[in-house]
Amino acid sequence: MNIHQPSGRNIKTGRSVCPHDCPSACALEVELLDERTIGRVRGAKDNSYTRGVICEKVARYSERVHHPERLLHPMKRVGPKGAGQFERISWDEALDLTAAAFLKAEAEHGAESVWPYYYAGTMGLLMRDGIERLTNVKGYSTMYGTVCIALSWPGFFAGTGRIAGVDPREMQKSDLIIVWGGNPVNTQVNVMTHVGIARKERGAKLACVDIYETGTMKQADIKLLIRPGTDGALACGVMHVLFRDGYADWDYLRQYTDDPEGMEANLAEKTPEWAAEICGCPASEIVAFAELIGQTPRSFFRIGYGFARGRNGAANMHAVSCIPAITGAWKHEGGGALHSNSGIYKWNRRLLEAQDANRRQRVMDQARVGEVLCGNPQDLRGGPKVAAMLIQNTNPVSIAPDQTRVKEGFAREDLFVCVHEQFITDTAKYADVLLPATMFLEHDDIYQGGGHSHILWGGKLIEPPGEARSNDFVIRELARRVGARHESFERSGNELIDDILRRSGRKGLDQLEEENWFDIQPDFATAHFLKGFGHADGKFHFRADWKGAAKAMSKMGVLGPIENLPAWPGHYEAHEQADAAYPFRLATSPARTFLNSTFNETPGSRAREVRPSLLMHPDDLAALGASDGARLRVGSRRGEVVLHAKAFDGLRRGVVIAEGLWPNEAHEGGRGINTLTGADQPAPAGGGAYHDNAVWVKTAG
Ligand SMILES: Nc1nc2c(c(=O)[nH]1)N[C@H]1C(S)=C(S)[C@@H](COP(=O)(O)OP(=O)(O)OC[C@H]3O[C@@H](n4cnc5c(=O)[nH]c(N)nc54)[C@H](O)[C@@H]3O)O[C@H]1N2
Ligand SMILES: Nc1nc2c(c(=O)[nH]1)N[C@H]1C(S)=C(S)[C@@H](COP(=O)(O)OP(=O)(O)OC[C@H]3O[C@@H](n4cnc5c(=O)[nH]c(N)nc54)[C@H](O)[C@@H]3O)O[C@H]1N2
Ligand code: SF4
Ligand SMILES: [Mo]
Repeated sequence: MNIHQPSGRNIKTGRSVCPHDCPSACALEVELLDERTIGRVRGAKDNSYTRGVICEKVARYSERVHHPERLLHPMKRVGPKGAGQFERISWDEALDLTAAAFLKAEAEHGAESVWPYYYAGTMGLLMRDGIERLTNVKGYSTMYGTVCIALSWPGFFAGTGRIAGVDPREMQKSDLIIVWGGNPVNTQVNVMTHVGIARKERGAKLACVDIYETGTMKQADIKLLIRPGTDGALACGVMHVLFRDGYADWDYLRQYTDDPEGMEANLAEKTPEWAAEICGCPASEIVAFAELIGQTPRSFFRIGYGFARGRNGAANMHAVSCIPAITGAWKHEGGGALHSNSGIYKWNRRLLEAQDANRRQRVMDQARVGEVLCGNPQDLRGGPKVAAMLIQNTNPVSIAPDQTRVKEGFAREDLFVCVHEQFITDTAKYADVLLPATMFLEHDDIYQGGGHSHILWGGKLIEPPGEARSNDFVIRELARRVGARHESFERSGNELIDDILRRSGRKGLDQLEEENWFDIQPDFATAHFLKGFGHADGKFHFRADWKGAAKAMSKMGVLGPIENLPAWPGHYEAHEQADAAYPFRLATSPARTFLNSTFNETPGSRAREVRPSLLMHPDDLAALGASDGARLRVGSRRGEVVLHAKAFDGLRRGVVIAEGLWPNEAHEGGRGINTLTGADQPAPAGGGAYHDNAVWVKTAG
């Protein structure tokens, strides 16, 4: 345990890491009131990325750890599926029931009828990914995690050939920071810390591209409010000006890019006027934005996930990532781009995931969980129906697209579901067996920062409440009961952590515990791609090889209508178009004090977010004959939900925003926001098109 007692105060503090699915992975200091109780949580001042700043929801984490509704005991279902009626049982009974169901499924339908399903509710390498040991050793079906990254990563990879970029701390040395399609004020507050330093010390400017006036855009000097799904057009309009007005760095282009002449020709007709027509912001603003980029060598593109959550998201991501390659911003300190640094870690997961035991089992698309469970043959990929599941760190009945189908699937009487959770979530309500899980302060794990460059240690600081047990415990106990044997089950959790560190060429766990974190930031030339980009030819690719990107990024290879994806950046019209029947465009953006479906149970967050709402332009509201606070019905091709109107003039007419994932029951009829979103697989590799919805809006009286 890593605990110290700061001088002059009587409260012990422990060091930890925020485990949630956020690129910041903040280094934390946690007040320890006694062996079971925490006080305040703060950001570590001595971590050069966190710099003492964390978001409000984690600062009041005591609300979540000590929440009266935490799951404390194993339970089994006694009511209908989805009703959430359970009775308490012992751990042994719960594990025996689960193991028996898995063995039965295997005997009747083969091992691939068992589908362990997990995601990033915790980002700890052991607790999140350790489930793969059971999957691989038993030959169960595996999952391709598409909901978050499957659109943006292939888009970024298509250009750079690597999911990595410039050290985010270099933003402090930038003169222009462009936050494109992300909202760090809500989603990773530390970006704003580094932006703040650049503004204070260098007078740097902040630009923001979004579809509504977010907290981030409110702080920006340059605001580009565009129509949803039109980032490719805006990027092309900008790049047209860069070539036309002499801002293209031809020496850089010739050395570092695949086909600059081809790119210039591709952009010839994509004038600012053409772009303005599509994205809705005036050509003069596009020209001014391009000139600023052209005149500012130290331009840092902080590229978010949000704008890629559409059916044309991968193409738009690629288009945006092309901009710094035209000006050569990559050459300069404080210049270039960062989308995610996940590609720098290069873990060797052989033991932690028992990868040597993998026998190329069936892989199924996480986002298609509804179709998989409903038995869609294409999604089952020629294999058996799914008869049993173990779910850890994810809440698909809330977060997965096309919720109606997801619920239909989980309601199947012949499906056995074991959910390991901290709360009775929307998914937990469908469990046959429900197991209580520890929180990060109650177990050991290591974490990596997707938006920076640290590997961090989060050791156990307090005792778990009730009978809560860790994911690692559950995997081992199930493995034993279903006869899974592998050397990884002979090693303790911390031995597996030590193994993955050393096997990946890092110092071991003892050293990590002592240092709290390792900063593995690649050197300047590597991070800025000055030794070449990640593709075999070392070049940045203006002409995207979508098949290659899908192959590199996707466990299922190409998904979706890849033949339609244009190789050159442009405006790829694959997103849902508003029309007479569905006249509005809806994005379901993250709420500041929820994190996906997490924190929607804490009183502080619920009070701030108030209720499931729809941000709508006052003129659009007036046209409906409605006003602020009105009950609205909102419908897409997938289904219908009820939301309360919030008049908001920081968006274009015709665009509506629903922030946050409320528990389904907070909505009328229990129909959560993902009732509206679609699970069709966008090209080139699938993914959650959460912000790409054509909808109608009507008053509900
Ligand atoms: N409408 C809409 N839907 C979205 C999005 C959107 O923008 N709009 N965003 C999408 C994105 S980007 C993502 S990544 C997904 C996220 O979807 P999820 O990964 O499902 O969401 P989380 O809320 O982060 O985590 C899920 C659960 O993990 C549990 N958990 C946390 N730690 C542990 C642990 O140690 N053990 C166990 N057993 N459980 C644990 C939490 O209690 C929580 O209920 O949602 C997607 N869904
Ligand atoms: N508070 C909080 N923090 C979070 C999360 C959360 O739910 N709440 N989720 C976490 C997770 S899992 C992830 S992946 C990250 C995601 O964090 P971000 O990278 O910030 O991505 P999103 O939040 O999905 O969307 C960011 C912005 O993109 C905008 N957007 C939507 N469509 C378009 C478009 O077509 N063009 C443009 N330019 N913008 C568009 C949205 O309105 C939103 O403001 O955040 C993490 N952090
Ligand atoms: S949710 Fe993100 S910003 Fe908040 S403490 Fe965790 S890592 Fe930091
Ligand atoms: Mo995500």
